[in-house]
Amino acid sequence: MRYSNAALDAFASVFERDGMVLLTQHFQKDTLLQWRQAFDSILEQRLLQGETAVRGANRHYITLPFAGLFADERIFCDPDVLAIVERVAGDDPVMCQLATDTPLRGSTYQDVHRDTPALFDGLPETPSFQLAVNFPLCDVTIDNGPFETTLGTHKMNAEDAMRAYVAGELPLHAIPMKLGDVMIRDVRALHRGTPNNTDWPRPMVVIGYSRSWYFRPEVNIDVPRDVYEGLGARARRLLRHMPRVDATDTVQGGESYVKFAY
Ligand SMILES: O=C(O)CCC(=O)C(=O)O
Repeated sequence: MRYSNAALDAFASVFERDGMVLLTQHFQKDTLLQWRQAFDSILEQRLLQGETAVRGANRHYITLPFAGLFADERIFCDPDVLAIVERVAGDDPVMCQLATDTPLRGSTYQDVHRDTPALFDGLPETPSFQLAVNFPLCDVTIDNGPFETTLGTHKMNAEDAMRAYVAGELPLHAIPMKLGDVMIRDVRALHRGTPNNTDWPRPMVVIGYSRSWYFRPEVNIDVPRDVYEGLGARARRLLRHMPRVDATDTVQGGESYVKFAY
């Protein structure tokens, strides 16, 4: 662990207030550069085959294969990240998503949105139940499409939050990130993707963690049996509800989130 209990408590408090928290320089850059190299060929192949989920002009959502270097427990079982996830979304969470969002040149501003509706209609102030852990595979600058988010809207009624945003009462904050930085966020916060004005793709990995009892049918991770067998106890526990599959190349079209966006 890199952080003390007191520091993790402090991160959790920031998360509760803002709906997000940033851990700077947390993941190893050389690991992420290897991910980047592997991702670049996946991106090229998927673009050629037209097998991405389009999330706006020149903006692609791509599921990563849970195999090889992407099935890395140092990343998805990171003890500091999980300690914060557990503080805000309860013990024994599940991991349900491993994917990427990549704006390319020609991408545009997304409409401001949330990634999931409230758990109960009319009771938006519930504790967190669905988190995204995001980390980029490059530096994210003002030029290449920084994630923009409002702060503190994750527990607001969706209509109230949107009204306040439209009235100019809720500023959007661009979140520049360095390779190695990690953002943990509640997907209910109002946010949007912004244009990438460079020639270099800006891949942002998203790992989804849910409260122990929460099931999201729109996402899943196909876990090859041989990969599963090689994982430690914590990793297996996180993936307990994910389908086990025989082949490692079953990703294409396997996840309904590719056809789905809130
Ligand atoms: O990639 C980003 O910066 C944001 C993407 C996003 O919010 C979405 O596609 O739902």
